[in-house]
Amino acid sequence: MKIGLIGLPSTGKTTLFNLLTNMVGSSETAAGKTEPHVGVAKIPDKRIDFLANHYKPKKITYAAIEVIDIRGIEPESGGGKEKGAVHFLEAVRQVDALIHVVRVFRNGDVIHSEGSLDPLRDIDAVNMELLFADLAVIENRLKRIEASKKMTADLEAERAVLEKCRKCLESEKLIHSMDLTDDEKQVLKTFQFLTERPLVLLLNLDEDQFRSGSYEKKEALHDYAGKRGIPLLEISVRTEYEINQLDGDDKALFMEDLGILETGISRLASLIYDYLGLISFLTVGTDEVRAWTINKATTAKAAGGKIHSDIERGFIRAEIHKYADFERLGTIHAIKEKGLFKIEGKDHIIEDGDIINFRFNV
Ligand SMILES: Nc1nc2c(ncn2[C@@H]2O[C@H](COP(=O)(O)OP(=O)(O)O)[C@@H](O)[C@H]2O)c(=O)[nH]1
Ligand SMILES: [Mg+2]
Repeated sequence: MKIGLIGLPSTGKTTLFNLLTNMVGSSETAAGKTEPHVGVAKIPDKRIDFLANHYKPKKITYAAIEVIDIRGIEPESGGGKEKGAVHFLEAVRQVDALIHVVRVFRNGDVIHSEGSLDPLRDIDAVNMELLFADLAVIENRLKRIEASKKMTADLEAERAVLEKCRKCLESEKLIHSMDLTDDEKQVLKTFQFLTERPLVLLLNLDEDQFRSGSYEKKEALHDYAGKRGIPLLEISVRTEYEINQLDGDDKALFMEDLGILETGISRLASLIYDYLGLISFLTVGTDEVRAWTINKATTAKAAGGKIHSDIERGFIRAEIHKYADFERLGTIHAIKEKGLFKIEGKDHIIEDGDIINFRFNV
């Protein structure tokens, strides 16, 4: 899975990227360059820590999200004519979800690209950029459909959906927020609309704002997100980045002092998993303890395919116990005694935290 970080200049995207991917020191490219930065964020998972402690495996593998620091948004350029904007739009098309980093932090040393602090205006500016790009695509396509000599039923259906999307965008709503049928979604697939991407707003607070839990226009921002069904997360990115550079003991101390119960990446990851309908299953052993990411409602057979196509092809059965039971009871033996060790067939639906051993034959 790939997530893209977007936002106006100097809102904290690269700091967040470095925090998520554990990069030390920023490696910003020179001004004007627009290539996105790519890295991998390891998703913290207490279950993996617990299981690794038990099995002492040679290898521990956490679930991971690919993160892309997408630069080059130019709200003024409109319609994506400039090179930077084209790069930006192309990069956005390649991700599964977007995190819009919004500056709420006050810091006189960092110049605000719009001259003043106004998170709502900034959110709108970025949304508009995405929205106009989609509108341009829609209008182009509608023109071509209207110019076509034969109006087939397929074209008619396409026209109807596009008109619907145009209305939505013209009322400044994102396509993601529309109620569409599966057929309609299918029609839209080829267009890869930017505003169809799931979007999370990340309000980047300064340390004082984070501590006190209050900042200007807080209510208005929560209102805005709530009305549009956009998830919103409050993180002090730089503070967490700085804490993350510390050693274990100091880290825990500072986190406690700031009232950070869960790190930003943990909160961000669970939010994205929820939002995109993702869960994890786990595999254990003395070789490797590992988390695997799947969609909700994945069958045992398909989950096996996530590990290796041979497992899916030669699937016999899945032996499953729940992580929560293992944490509580401590041994497989105890789990079996309580009848909590299950043998399941290919159509069994996997749940979050299932520890699975696949039996297969190829
Ligand atoms: N005070 C404060 N400054 C921040 C915070 N996050 C980022 N900055 C500063 O803002 C500037 C721009 O950050 P950067 O991550 O490069 O922003 P980008 O242009 O969006 O990639 C840097 O000087 C950061 O140190 C924050 O949470 N609080
Ligand atoms: Mg940057």
